[in-house]
Amino acid sequence: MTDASVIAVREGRIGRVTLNRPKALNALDSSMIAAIAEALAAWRDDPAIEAVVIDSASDRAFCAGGDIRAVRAHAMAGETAAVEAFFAEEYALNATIADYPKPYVALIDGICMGGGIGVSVHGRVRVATEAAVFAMPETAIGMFPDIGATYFLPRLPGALGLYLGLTGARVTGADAVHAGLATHFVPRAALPALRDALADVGAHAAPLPPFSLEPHRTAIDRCFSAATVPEIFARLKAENTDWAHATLATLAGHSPSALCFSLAAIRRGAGLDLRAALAAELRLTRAVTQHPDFAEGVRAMVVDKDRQPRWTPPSVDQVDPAAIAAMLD
Ligand code: QUE
Repeated sequence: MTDASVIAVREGRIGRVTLNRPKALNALDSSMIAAIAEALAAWRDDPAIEAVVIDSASDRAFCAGGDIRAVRAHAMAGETAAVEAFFAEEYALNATIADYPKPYVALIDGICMGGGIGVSVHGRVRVATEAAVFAMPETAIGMFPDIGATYFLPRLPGALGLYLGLTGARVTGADAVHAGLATHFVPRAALPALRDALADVGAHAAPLPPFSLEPHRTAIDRCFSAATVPEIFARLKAENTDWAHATLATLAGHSPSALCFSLAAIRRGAGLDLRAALAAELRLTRAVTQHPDFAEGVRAMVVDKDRQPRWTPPSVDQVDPAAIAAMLD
């Protein structure tokens, strides 16, 4: 609670957690995860606290994800216990939020990706502003959609979850409400009043703009319901629309292996409860962080930022299905 990168304070009947590591877009490191968990534990059985709010001190980001840079360094140094500890603590926090006995309200304004979705989507109320940007971009770094995403993505309408989880598509706050990731669309300008009152979120809601993916919903369901990644590519090619070409170009830049193990993980999560999905994700992180695409993807996208990852193997047709199946054992 004393960690400056997480500010946890009581404001009347509200416990407020503010993410405050703006230079890293509030990427969650293990001390931040511990600080959030500590605050939630302290407020859980405190009768003076009626609800918990999580927000950000940055106007650019709610939270860009987990501190994947540190995970990569541990993985490259062979420090597998440190890698495992990071994900175990992060996923335990996701489960704590899902089971929290008091209203847990996330105010999402700015970037909310990966681990940021993990500390918001499992809460009861997820407020998204017009400046919110949601994405599950893990396949771009050789990872898979984790933090419980293998549980919640397959529960989104149609094949939307597979679309979002494989492409890493960025969607607006309004789109996040349409998709079911967020619960309320509230203008950024109304957040201070909402924060102060926290009485009736609905009273601050604005009319919901249309869903930008609506024109593509049937194509998404047609393409992303395919059984394999090469078949998703084939169906997108057959669509032959601007949207399908753009989606193919996005997927073509992502780790072919990550697309394959992510598809398998999301499909498997459809049949698991949140706890079991998080446990399966934790097991999968062991194999994924040993795969060369993880270190290379984080290097290209987060460390060197050259955005030119060299994937192994370089194309989806060369990914060995047996090797992917072994990773999910
Ligand atoms: C895909 C991702 C992540 C990403 C970039 C991607 C991700 C993540 C970060 C990130 C951002 C800022 C930081 C940091 C990490 O970037 O999960 O340490 O300061 O956490 O293309 O999945």
